[in-house]
Amino acid sequence: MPSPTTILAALLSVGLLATAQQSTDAVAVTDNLAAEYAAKIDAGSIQGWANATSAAGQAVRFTVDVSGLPTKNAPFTYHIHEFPVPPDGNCTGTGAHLDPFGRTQSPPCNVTAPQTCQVGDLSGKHGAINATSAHYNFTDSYVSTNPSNVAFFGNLSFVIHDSTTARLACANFTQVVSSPSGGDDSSEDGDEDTCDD
Ligand SMILES: *[C@@H]1O[C@H](CO)[C@@H](O)[C@H](O)[C@H]1NC(C)=O
Ligand SMILES: *[C@@H]1O[C@H](CO)[C@@H](O)[C@H](O)[C@H]1NC(C)=O
Ligand SMILES: *[C@@H]1O[C@H](CO)[C@@H](O)[C@H](O)[C@H]1NC(C)=O
Ligand SMILES: *[C@@H]1O[C@H](CO)[C@@H](O)[C@H](O)[C@H]1NC(C)=O
Ligand SMILES: *[C@@H]1O[C@H](CO)[C@@H](O)[C@H](O)[C@H]1NC(C)=O
Ligand SMILES: *[C@@H]1O[C@H](CO)[C@@H](O)[C@H](O)[C@H]1NC(C)=O
Ligand SMILES: *[C@@H]1O[C@H](CO)[C@@H](O)[C@H](O)[C@H]1NC(C)=O
Ligand SMILES: [Cu+2]
Repeated sequence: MPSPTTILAALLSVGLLATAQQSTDAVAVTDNLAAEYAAKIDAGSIQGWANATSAAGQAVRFTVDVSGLPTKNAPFTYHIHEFPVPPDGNCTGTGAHLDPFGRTQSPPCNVTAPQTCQVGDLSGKHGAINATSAHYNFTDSYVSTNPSNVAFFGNLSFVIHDSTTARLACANFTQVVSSPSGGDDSSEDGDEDTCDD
């Protein structure tokens, strides 16, 4: 019967080997298209946008504008998840984080070495939300607006969690296509809350 210490040492070395094999740094993206995506956050009191814009060959600039977060269980993390939101809106269906390099969630993202973080771990790289609202702008060099890049997020989703990891809100990114005439044909009617869970 091996001693508990021996078993622990064996488990640790297997774990370290596994980590070393699957942990690959994210590749800085250089092939972005000129594109704009917007995710409309609409989950009861939690309202806002997570918008992402890139110029050709430039890193993606995010504008995260969210309000109505709860007064408990901060900080709130936010990520790009690996699947879109299912038609029924159940955030569980968005799966895990966008992680094309197989880094997994552990250890936590090191904010000073963003290439070592999961591509989809936006709050790990750019800061979680500690308040009931936020207006964050940041640029991320590891997500892509090019569908041929493994870090493409244009058909995925934006998810906000609380400190218990519960999923408070989720939204699909959809491409914003500017009209060739230059006219802004956005139509805004009175909003109604459609989802209260
Ligand atoms: C996000 O994009 C949508 C769609 O273009 C726009 O209506 C909204 O004002 C934008 N919000 C922010 C905070 O940029
Ligand atoms: C999100 O996008 C997917 C794929 O286009 C679609 O099937 C789904 O209905 C959308 N979810 C919501 C809540 O609109
Ligand atoms: C959402 O999906 C998960 C996993 O399929 C399920 O356990 C949960 O009950 C669903 N939530 C709602 C509100 O339907
Ligand atoms: C985080 O990354 C920095 C820069 O590479 C490094 O100096 C530091 O040791 C890292 N911290 C941890 C906890 O890995
Ligand atoms: C949010 O709080 C965490 C600790 O809970 C802190 O490390 C972080 O700097 C805070 N972020 C902001 C934007 O204040
Ligand atoms: C973030 O970007 C938006 C759109 O470009 C701008 O209107 C807003 O003033 C910026 N906010 C901050 C805090 O820089
Ligand atoms: C998103 O689009 C990319 C490029 O077309 C594709 O490879 C990927 O499978 C799609 N992801 C999902 C979840 O549909
Ligand atoms: Cu998440």
